[in-house]
Amino acid sequence: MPLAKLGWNAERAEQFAPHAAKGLVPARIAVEDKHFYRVWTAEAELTAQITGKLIHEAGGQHAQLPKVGDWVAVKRVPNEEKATIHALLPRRTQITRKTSGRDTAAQILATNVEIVFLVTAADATFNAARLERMLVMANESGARPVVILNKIDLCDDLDAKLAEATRVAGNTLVLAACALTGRGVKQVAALIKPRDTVVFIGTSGVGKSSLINQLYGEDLMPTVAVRESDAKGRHTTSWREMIFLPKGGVVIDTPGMREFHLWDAAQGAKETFPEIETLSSGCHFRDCTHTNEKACAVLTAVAAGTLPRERYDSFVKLQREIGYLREAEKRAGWQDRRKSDRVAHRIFNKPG
Ligand SMILES: Nc1nc2c(ncn2[C@@H]2O[C@H](COP(=O)(O)OP(=O)(O)OP(=O)(O)O)[C@@H](O)[C@H]2O)c(=O)[nH]1
Ligand SMILES: [Mg+2]
Ligand SMILES: [Zn+2]
Repeated sequence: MPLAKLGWNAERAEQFAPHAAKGLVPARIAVEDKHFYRVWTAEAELTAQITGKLIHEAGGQHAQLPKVGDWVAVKRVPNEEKATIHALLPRRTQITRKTSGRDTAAQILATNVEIVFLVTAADATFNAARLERMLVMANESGARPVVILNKIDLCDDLDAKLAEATRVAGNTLVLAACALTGRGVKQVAALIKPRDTVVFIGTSGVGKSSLINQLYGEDLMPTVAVRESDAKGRHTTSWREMIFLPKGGVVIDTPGMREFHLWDAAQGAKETFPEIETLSSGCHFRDCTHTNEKACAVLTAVAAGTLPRERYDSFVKLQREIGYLREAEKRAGWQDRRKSDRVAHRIFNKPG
């Protein structure tokens, strides 16, 4: 597998030069499990582990450890299908979300991707607010977001759902698809250039793996058989994984997410609500929250009907959520650091 097919280019080669000088070889993280990585080099697919030194250098910050999509510098273990990971190359893009539950440490879903496909189902589970939050996350990432409205066969008001998704998506492209029949999959495939990496994101059961199987042309990823009110025995994707498309292009499948939290999403919110960002330059106060201030251009636009009330409401809701998460982050930060320090310490000071 030539590295270029994996997305390797001149810029990365330049970043890699100091590592090459040390006799390390470039590899890309294809799978991240709790205890090991699978990486691809130009020659082989290897099981890899990070060195204690790299863990130490990360300083307990999970974001600085390798994630699926990352380029790393590895040393091969002689005569074995194994390698050690010595360094992480700078990321061009990264998709980050909050982990669910009380742990608010950043979770990186994928790195170095060109397109984020935000998959949502057009059936009764369709939720415009969730799509909006996914868009915030995608706009933060540096990659191009594209919305896929899947399962259009299970929807009898496609025009209304499409209109709703398009309203939320703003300037972002919205595609309709049916992964069962393959309808719309050609349009998805057409967006993926041979050296691109793309990732599929969305809640569990929306059809991410099914769409990837269609792109690939045969069943590759196990898919979920969704059963009402019974989640047992589902073939749900349980880890992030990279695959190659026969025509070129790398695809990352991710496990479904039940919730979307935000990671420093303020910038993303601006891009999701560009009209509010524009209006706010007309507000009297520079730090106007557009909720109860005098001479607020945003509130004036709502009152005048030039800014739809529902857009304004979702904007305010998102701002509140961002504020809440910032607080939670501050509280959790210290504890998380200590926990990771302990893990790093244990690995680094292993006896023998
Ligand atoms: N009717 C219909 N069913 C679909 C469509 N796409 C996927 N499905 C079905 O929906 C179920 C879930 O599909 P998956 O592809 O496993 O969903 P996923 O998003 O990968 O789910 P997780 O791996 O849990 O995140 C499977 O039974 C698919 O056959 C579609 O367009 N129409
Ligand atoms: Mg899946
Ligand atoms: Zn204002």
